[in-house]
Amino acid sequence: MQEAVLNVSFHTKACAVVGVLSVVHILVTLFFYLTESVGYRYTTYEQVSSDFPDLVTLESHRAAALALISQETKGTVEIDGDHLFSNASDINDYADESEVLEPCPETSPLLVGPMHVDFSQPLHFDVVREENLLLFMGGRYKPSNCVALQKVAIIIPFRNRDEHLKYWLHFLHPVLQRQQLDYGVYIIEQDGDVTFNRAKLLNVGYVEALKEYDYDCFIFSDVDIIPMDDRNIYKCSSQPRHLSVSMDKFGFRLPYKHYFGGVSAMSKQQFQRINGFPNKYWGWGGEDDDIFKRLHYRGMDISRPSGDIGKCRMIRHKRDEKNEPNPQRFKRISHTRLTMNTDGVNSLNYKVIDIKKDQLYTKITVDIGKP
Ligand code: UDH
Ligand code: MN
Repeated sequence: MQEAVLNVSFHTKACAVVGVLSVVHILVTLFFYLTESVGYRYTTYEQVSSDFPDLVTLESHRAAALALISQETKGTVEIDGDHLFSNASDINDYADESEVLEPCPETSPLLVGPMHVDFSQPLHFDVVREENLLLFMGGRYKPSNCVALQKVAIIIPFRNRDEHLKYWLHFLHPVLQRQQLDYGVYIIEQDGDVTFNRAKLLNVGYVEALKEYDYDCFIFSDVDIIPMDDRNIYKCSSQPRHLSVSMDKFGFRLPYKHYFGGVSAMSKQQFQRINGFPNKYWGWGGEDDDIFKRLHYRGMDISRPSGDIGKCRMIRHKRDEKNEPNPQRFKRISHTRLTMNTDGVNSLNYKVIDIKKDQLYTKITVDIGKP
């Protein structure tokens, strides 16, 4: 009888000890689990990649692209009759390395200054694609070794200007990369053959680009204007910026003090403050002066590079059909102060007909109605 009692009390004690040990074990495991997942585990890119050797990174995309270049591989896929290089991939498929990279320097060390620009060599789109194997699908790029200071959407109003677009892409992609920008190129193509409307297409570009990525700066550029110096940075500043300040066709001077045509840069905030651009300028002329007046009425100044750095060339061309000078432009400009409140990005309507992702650009074809 006595022995039985002793046995029971030994069992009870043993069970209690095992129970306590289990609880301690669970607590210790929980502690390590929580501190591991809550704390910042990585401070350098090397640490991340050593733990996750299979992580798909911008670096590995670039290595693959460079390997392709050295092998001179021409892997192409055909989409709607266009040859696209199959190695251009979607930028969103890549791991975001921004947490482990330093911001890019204020002035890029890659700039070369004055550049030789001429349009005498014939050019083919496929050649420009081969020059630009480091691009992501849709004409997207970001530096691989630092975080770009701005996310820039380049908006180009377009119809039937492939001849000029080839040169623009050939000259500008390398420049924008040397400027260390996180950028995307958007070609906004007016569908149909009614009168051209540059400013409305630019509004469409602003809205459509923002649907894709959190851009904070917008460059509005004619398709036929090429900068002659890469220190003319395609970036926004505290004031709206006019970039094409000394064009060959105007004898490398501003044609008039308030000229704001050609190439300009505006942050999202600056663009919103003026309600975007007017939608009602059909045909050539006036819309750039309307935009200048909008900025002026909202108390903004225009910033510009020096005449030297701001030199650029416009590819010579004839006036396009369906873009005749707009006879209404003078009357419209005289009413900007009133019309800017109701005619702009707040009244914009259009229909997207097609979105085409090329390695070199994203082309958005739109029906913007008629005059
Ligand atoms: N654009 C097109 N397609 C068109 C019309 C205009 O893509 O049919 C775009 C293109 O981006 C162009 C921009 O709108 O660069 C501005 O149009 P533009 O180049 O015709 O304007 P610009 O002031 O031309 O250069 C003035 C008429 C040229 C007359 C020249 C006579 N020597
Ligand atoms: Mn032109």
